[in-house]
Amino acid sequence: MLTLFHAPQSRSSRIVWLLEELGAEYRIRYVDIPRMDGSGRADPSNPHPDKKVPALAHDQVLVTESAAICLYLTDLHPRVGIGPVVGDPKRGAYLTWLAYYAGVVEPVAAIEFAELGSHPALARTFRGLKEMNQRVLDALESGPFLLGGAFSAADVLLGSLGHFARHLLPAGDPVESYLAHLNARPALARAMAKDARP
Ligand SMILES: N[C@@H](CCC(=O)N[C@@H](CS)C(=O)NCC(=O)O)C(=O)O
Repeated sequence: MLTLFHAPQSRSSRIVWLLEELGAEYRIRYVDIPRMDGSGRADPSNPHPDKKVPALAHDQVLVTESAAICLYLTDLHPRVGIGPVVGDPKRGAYLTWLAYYAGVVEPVAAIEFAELGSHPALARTFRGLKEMNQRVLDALESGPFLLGGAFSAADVLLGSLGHFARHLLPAGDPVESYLAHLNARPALARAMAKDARP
């Protein structure tokens, strides 16, 4: 059994979306988290070592970090075809986008959000918003998805950035039509309907 530890309108919302895309059998455990507006608190019932979301429990296995959860879940549901498996020529690009999202996109977004400006150490490690945006544009050039013709869990990650910080992605097309494509997915509508405490 898959259990998602979830707080509405947070980074775990994208995992609800992914679980819906996969047609997975899962249950949601709603947990509280401290919010930017000062509401909420760390929830003792959350198994995440930092009391964050998302956290995924699969029987006795705990997986944290959105990108790791994406890979774990698509590997668990290979026949759905939204996470290229070992041996698929798209596997390398898939792993690259998952790791690039976690290792570059999110830090760059946080640096922008916190208005930290530029610093040689940050640029050397992450480059910056300009380079990140160019990577997105280059990938979408042969789109409509990050991996080309087929939707994948990498699109769930980047699409979720579009949901909470559209201004950090390039304005206009192709990103605009990419996000419109993603927003039209029935699994996203189902996930949004569940993205609240019942
Ligand atoms: N790198 C983590 C980030 C998780 C994260 O920062 N989650 C936020 C919600 S959007 C959280 O749980 N914050 C609670 C806290 O800071 O205590 C991931 O992608 O899974």
